[in-house]
Amino acid sequence: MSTATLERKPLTKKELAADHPTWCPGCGDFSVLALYFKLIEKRGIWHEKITTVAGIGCSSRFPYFVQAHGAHFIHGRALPFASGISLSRPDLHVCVFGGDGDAFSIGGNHFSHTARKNIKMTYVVMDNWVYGLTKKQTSPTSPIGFKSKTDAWGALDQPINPIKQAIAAGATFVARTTHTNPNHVLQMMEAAMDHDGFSFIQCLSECVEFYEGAFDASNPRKGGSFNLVPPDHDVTDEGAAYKIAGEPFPGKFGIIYKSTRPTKNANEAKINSDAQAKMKGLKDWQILQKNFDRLK
Ligand SMILES: Cc1ncc(C[n+]2csc(CCOP(=O)(O)OP(=O)(O)O)c2C)c(N)n1
Ligand code: SF4
Ligand SMILES: [Mg+2]
Repeated sequence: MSTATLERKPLTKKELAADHPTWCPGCGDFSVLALYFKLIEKRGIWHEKITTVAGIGCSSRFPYFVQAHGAHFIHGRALPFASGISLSRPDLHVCVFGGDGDAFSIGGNHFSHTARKNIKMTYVVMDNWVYGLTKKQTSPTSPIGFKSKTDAWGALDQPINPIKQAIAAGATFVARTTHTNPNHVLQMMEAAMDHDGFSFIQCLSECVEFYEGAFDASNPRKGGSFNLVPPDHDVTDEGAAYKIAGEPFPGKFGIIYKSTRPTKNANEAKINSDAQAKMKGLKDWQILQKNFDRLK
């Protein structure tokens, strides 16, 4: 057989699309999914080279709708699960999707630790400022005054700022986008995928059922304004990044912070190769066994 016949064509959206998404008509999550397909198609990534992980929530239903390896895991626990995949399979693109509740409430601790460990993966939080799946509770990003089933008189608590939190925790790529600007979402996803480390994207994604109009002020089609991070912003300047992150809504969109630091993947790989060199000929599990034996 010639090499030409063996060549595989890039996957098409049709081949990538699995079950019909069960989101409400008009939900912002549809556009994020469509752009993920576009990303895989554009980059010519095979099914077996990408893995899509999520926790629980409307947004976290994401992996069901992608015809590739992935997991719909436990609420708030997508990141530790994805960390295991990333550290054991460096050949895979690990992409994690989820909601604001999943990421910053129940999964808040995992968010900080995955960021500080700089584990290679892309984490897209589809932030709708509400718990959608469980039908309108206050989320960690809901603004003060938001009326929900848990705050009938309006939310009282200061919302978290995902961008500031990501930078403070040690994320090495931090970006902000919105589902109403597809080209920008794709651009951010591509840049995140190219980053060697923990890349985090806050993607505003409207819940038309329980928080309609939340992001109108960022949508020029609804009279709002979509402003990019200024081209002269130094993405490596943490102070400048905080300043941008602290701007009132709708703020700025784009890559806000980026830095270079060894990944846990690289650090662990070095420990492994050093150990292998010392214990030549032994398999990984035999080296591990020797370590266990030493502890006896
Ligand atoms: C351990 C655990 N606690 C609570 C729940 C209930 N629960 C499921 S999804 C969810 C919040 C979803 O909100 P978010 O992560 O913002 O996703 P969205 O539905 O808005 O996309 C909650 C509280 C659960 N499934 N498991
Ligand atoms: S409830 Fe909201 S977040 Fe969930 S699918 Fe419907 S519109 Fe989307
Ligand atoms: Mg949500």
